[in-house]
Amino acid sequence: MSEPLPSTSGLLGAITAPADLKRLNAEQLDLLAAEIRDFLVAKVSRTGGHLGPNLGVVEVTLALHRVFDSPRDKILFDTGHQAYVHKIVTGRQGGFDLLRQRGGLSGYPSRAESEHDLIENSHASTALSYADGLSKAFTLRGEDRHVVAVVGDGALTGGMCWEALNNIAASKNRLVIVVNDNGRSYAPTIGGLAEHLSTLRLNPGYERVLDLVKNALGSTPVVGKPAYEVLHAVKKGIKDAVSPQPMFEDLGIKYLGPVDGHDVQAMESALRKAKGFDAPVIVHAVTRKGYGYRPAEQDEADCLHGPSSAFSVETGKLLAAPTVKWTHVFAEELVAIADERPDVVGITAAMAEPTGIAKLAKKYPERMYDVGIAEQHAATSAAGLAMGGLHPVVAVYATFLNRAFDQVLLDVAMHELPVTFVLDRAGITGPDGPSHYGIWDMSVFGVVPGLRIAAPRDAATLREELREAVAVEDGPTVLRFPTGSVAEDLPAIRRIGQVDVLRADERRDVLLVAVGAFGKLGMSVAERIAEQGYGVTVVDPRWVRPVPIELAGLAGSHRLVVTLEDGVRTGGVGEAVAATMRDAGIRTPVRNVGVPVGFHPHGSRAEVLSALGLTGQDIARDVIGWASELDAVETAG
Ligand SMILES: Cc1ncc(C[n+]2csc(CCOP(=O)(O)OP(=O)(O)O)c2C)c(N)n1
Repeated sequence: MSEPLPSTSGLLGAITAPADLKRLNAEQLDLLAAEIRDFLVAKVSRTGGHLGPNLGVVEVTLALHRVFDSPRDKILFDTGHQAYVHKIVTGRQGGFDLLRQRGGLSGYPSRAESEHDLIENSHASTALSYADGLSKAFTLRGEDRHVVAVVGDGALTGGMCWEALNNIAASKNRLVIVVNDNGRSYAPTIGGLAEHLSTLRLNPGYERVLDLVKNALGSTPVVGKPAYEVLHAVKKGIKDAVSPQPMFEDLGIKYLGPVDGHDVQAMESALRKAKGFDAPVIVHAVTRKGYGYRPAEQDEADCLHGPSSAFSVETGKLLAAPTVKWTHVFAEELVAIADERPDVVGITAAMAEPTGIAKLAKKYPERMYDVGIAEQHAATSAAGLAMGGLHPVVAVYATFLNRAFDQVLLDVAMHELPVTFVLDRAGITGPDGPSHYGIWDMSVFGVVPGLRIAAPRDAATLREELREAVAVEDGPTVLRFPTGSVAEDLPAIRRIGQVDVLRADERRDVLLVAVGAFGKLGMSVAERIAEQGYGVTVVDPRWVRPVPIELAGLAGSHRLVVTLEDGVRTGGVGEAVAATMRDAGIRTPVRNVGVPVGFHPHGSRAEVLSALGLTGQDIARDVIGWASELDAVETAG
């Protein structure tokens, strides 16, 4: 038997597995929750990461691990950004100094880290489908295990959740769904469902929940009264309490709640009840995003959803000096275009601030639609807007548009509709790891007939290409740019057709085709190979799909073509360039440099690129090797 736990402070250090939680009394659990919040703020303030969501699920997670028996029972976290507390209580406290750093803890559940983790996917709204399958499998195999899925009100705006609920209700298998309802995605959650959940929060049971939250807030030093007053004012602002509609029960799923998600005892008793049902049950937990840390509670934009890097514990403000990001340039230019073109409207899938489209909404609130975490719907709704005579600009992270391939292919492109998809965070993104990399877009969307893809290399080309994209009237366009600070200006020395020439040596040995933000990398590679006596031309095609035919002509006048792209090599721009050259009868050898197909581990963007050999030095060494092979062949010939 393990040692008894100390009765006062310093509880956290003794928690190495969920079993340790089961030996704590109510008072100890409250102390532990406070210690976990301190731990989260201290660690995440050094590395960046998902803070607000995790502060909100401390008690929910403790209750889950006391009532269920992980890893035998399966606890699934939808999206997975709120699994830090789960990591802390499943033996991974020691890893938090390297959270989201290369070689360190993942920011999401990770099967390699722990037997308590199942879903690594950071894309929202999948947990209920996994849970449906798991519960069916356990039933069929006669295994006596429980399956619990934790899903936020934000993730519940995603269609997959509703497809899953429909099936879960029909299968009637044992399954617990914890709806972690904090009323927010990044910003307040939108839509009919969100309104329905607000209604549930207004029922008499919630009055009691509110009182409990009030008391808890009053006794939490960093939060205190103001936060309570905001909560209460919001509630009072809605006239007359409406009685809750039994929406979930209409679906055939039992409903328990609302429960104060910051009261471990209340959560535990609801979960025990749910565990006892031999059918699907929803436990509606009401929580506050950022709970217990004043700067998060008071952050209107997103309750410190996910500070990207280190921040001040006192203020919650990032320590790094602000820089101009790609996102800012896009946001500014979109508003300038919208000033001139009343038909231009914006769409976001619950990410107005992070994609910059909030700037459009600020100036023209009626011309921006937040559709919830619903990228598929966003694409087809955009098709409808375009059919109705508007030009929608759908701003999403590159990784999330993968979800809407069929909608882009058939609903938009087959109908030749003018919709512009703006893909932020394209390419290797870094700390969020492989499911957040935007490396598939140029391959996946490259096969869509009539779709054009632009990859700007700096602020000026981003502005220019966005304008060109919204001027296209006969089909979809995609504009993709990476994460972080916008690249330094890289002016062209001339333009051939639509291709920008960035460097042109007299000798034409190597043609470097540098896609988008890899323009700068292309220039540094050129510098190095020129030092070895080779003449280099560097071009930026600007529009990479369809491949500009001018590239074939340029390729024909060089001895070697090398393509560089921040996307997967297979099916990427490089392969398309090679095919275009083949079709045009150009025989110059081509080498494609890009991201190998795979799920590459997290780290900073620079570290991941370096691990993949995508640095100026590595690429230059390869190019010199290929060029000298040609020298040898030509000499021998
Ligand atoms: C398909 C998809 N689109 C967008 C996102 C970006 N995203 C991450 S968390 C989040 C909000 C989630 O809200 P909720 O489920 O309520 O959890 P909370 O953070 O409020 O706890 C969004 C939009 C995502 N992870 N997946």
